[in-house]
Amino acid sequence: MIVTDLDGSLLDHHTYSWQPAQPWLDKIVQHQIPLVICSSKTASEIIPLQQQLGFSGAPFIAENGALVQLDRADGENMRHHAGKDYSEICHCLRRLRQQYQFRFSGFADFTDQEVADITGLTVRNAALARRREASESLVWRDSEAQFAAFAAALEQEGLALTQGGRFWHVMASGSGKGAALAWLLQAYKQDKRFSQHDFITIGLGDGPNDAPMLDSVDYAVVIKGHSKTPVTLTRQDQHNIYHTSAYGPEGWQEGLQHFIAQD
Ligand code: 2M8
Ligand code: MG
Ligand code: MG
Repeated sequence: MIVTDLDGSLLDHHTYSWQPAQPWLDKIVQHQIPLVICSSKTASEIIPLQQQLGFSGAPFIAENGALVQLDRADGENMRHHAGKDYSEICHCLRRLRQQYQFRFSGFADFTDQEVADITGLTVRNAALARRREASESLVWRDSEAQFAAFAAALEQEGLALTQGGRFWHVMASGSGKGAALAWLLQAYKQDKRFSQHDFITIGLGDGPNDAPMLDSVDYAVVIKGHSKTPVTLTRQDQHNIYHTSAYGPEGWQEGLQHFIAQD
């Protein structure tokens, strides 16, 4: 099973193109290898992307693990949600901002056009990125000391922060890409279609938010990224970790090439 981040990994950080990875995507489809998207993106962004990539209906992890969607044998999709919904998170953020005078801007404060300007997404795709269900993406505009106070205040509220390529993401404590993947794999084991399989997992990601996922897969590909914060893994098995020399989708295919023997 391939578990992959999107932005800065399968998709180029600036253009959102996956073109250099296309030959590998074709092979993955051909060999029927499950590909699980594990992203900060919303379900509204991921579902059309899955269609374009040729993985319609596959299970995915959205909003940094705050939302997991499974495909079920009966054709019904099943969603697992981290416990705090978007309106609750935004309400709490507004309250903390008033109380402590924190300076930050979240996707709820931005227009579609502003999100497009910051990210390079089209306005239409920026609107899909703003359809959040279980996490908020924000730009921090205050001091480091205030940031520490913000993190502590969030913790008190049962919320946690994780860092993507451009934004900080706020979601329920205890959620994250690693916890979501563990939940998804557990659900797979209980599904009679897959219970016979013992999946070998390869994870690919470029950001600090990918670390918990990269720590929990069998083989980890750390894709060279644009974030100033390094991706710090806690696992010690260095031979199962590969750091790419290329960015984005070039790095993605470089990582798969490293771990998967070609036919
Ligand atoms: C946000 O996610 C990326 C992931 O690394 C980031 O933090 O930079 C999300 O808001 C996502 O929904 C959006 O599509 C993406 C656009 O770059 O930014
Ligand atoms: Mg990324
Ligand atoms: Mg991501």
